Amino acid sequence: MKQKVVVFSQIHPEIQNKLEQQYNVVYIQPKLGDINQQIFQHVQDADAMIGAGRLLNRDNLASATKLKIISSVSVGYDNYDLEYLNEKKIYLSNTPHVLTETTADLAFALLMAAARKVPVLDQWTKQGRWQRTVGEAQFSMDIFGKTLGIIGLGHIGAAIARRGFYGFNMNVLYHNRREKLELAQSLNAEYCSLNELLQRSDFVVVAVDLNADSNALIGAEQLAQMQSHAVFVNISRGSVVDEQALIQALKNRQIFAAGLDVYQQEPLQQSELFTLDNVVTLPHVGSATAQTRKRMAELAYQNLVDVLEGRVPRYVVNPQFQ
Ligand code: 8YV
Repeated sequence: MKQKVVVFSQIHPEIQNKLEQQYNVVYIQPKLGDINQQIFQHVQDADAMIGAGRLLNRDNLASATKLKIISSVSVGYDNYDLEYLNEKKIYLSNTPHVLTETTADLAFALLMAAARKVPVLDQWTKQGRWQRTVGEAQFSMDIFGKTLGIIGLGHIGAAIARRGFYGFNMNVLYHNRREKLELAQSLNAEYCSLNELLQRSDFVVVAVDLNADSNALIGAEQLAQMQSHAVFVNISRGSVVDEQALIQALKNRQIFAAGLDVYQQEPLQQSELFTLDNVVTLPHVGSATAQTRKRMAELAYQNLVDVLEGRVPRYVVNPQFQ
């Protein structure tokens, strides 16, 4: 009898086909009603789950009797109850590295778009308002040679730092739970406290994992440390930043602009952020290129197959209980 796999979000069609050839596949579909009820129902006799972007915890997984792995098509795994998975000896795997450069590209796209007012000036031009040589109202911020502060020097943070240092001759500062001397040396990056980074940086980019230390890391007090010409970029998780405090800082022109790819509530369909001309808002597209999402799905598929065939997957988040 074929093993059962629950697919809980959209995944690449080629991977869907491969799963359907090997396993009994069930899809969680929003159009069929309550997602948690569907998960609770289908996970009861499932051997594996694959997908991303859904909260999986001791409530909606409680009916699982033989679940062996949750293969996440993501690098972040803050939406999974790791303590419960460990209790139940359920593997959690993820897809790091394949999305690093794509996500770093997006971070820099947000940094540049916010600094140079790209969305606002694009609309201004398209509305036919360019009637003479631009003036101060259209001026924006230089990037080349400025100071880039990276909060979270993980793989993605380091890739962003490389873009700043090698591509834009930027002076790189970083704050991290621990210093990364060798990596920092290769980037000529200087470790400093969070407050010092916020005070000295022309561009602040948040690239941390969401965990107990980084939750609500950036609030009104931290934003008040930033310079009025500074740009704030968040490509980590929305919960790292107090969104209301950021809105106030933007409304009060405490900072020049912000570029956001993540939010406290996602999808974000209504927000005061949408009324502001000094914030660029993207819909969590850090890794969202066709090539990268396919590579992530391939990696997640392999992690799942490994466990269902009795092997330890390459990218296990919780190997300790095995
Ligand atoms: C995922 C991400 O696509 O990998 C991550 O952690 O944030 C994105 O690449 C997203 O998590 C899917 O919801």
